[in-house]
Amino acid sequence: MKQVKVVILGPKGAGKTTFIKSLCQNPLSIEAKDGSTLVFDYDSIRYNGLKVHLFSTPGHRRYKVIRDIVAKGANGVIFIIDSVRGVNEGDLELLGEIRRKGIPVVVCANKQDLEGHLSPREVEKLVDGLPVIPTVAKDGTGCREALRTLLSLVKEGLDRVAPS
Ligand SMILES: Nc1nc2c(ncn2[C@@H]2O[C@H](COP(=O)(O)OP(=O)(O)OP(=O)(O)O)[C@@H](O)[C@H]2O)c(=O)[nH]1
Ligand SMILES: [Mg+2]
Repeated sequence: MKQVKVVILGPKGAGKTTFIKSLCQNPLSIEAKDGSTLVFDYDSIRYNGLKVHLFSTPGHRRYKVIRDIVAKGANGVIFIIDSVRGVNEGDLELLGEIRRKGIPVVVCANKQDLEGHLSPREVEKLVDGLPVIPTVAKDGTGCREALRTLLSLVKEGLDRVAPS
């Protein structure tokens, strides 16, 4: 079975841990007392003949070194943003880096349940046309769709490299 590494990136508090918990009941989580991620959340699922290893990362800038280690070798990235806060320069830089490496990425415009959120369309403009899926990670809305969209992009790449 083909193994795929999916990494969930994005700013602090955007909903990365909540996202992975909506897909996997009981991921391994290494977090601080306040619930912020220190190292990662991890679980694996099977999807369409793939074994998908899901890692979320710490969003806090202080843990950038850890984030980079966890993200190494990703086949695809889910980038979660808080749709009320939008994106900052650091987020755009990181997205640019991922794009330059040619790693497929899907952006989740999360927290669509909160008042004053940016629409998926507005988020799409901010992230320069990357695929954007509206999500409410808190109740799981859109999370499977985001993963499905990413895995179809990842699978295209895998099939190109090694047709099966
Ligand atoms: N209203 C609302 N709250 C959400 C949603 N997703 C996550 N949250 C809340 O946002 C807060 C932060 O969520 P986390 O999943 O811990 O965020 P994170 O990105 O893992 O944060 P770090 O690990 O610190 O980088 C928690 O209180 C969640 O319950 C959502 O879709 N809607
Ligand atoms: Mg977290």
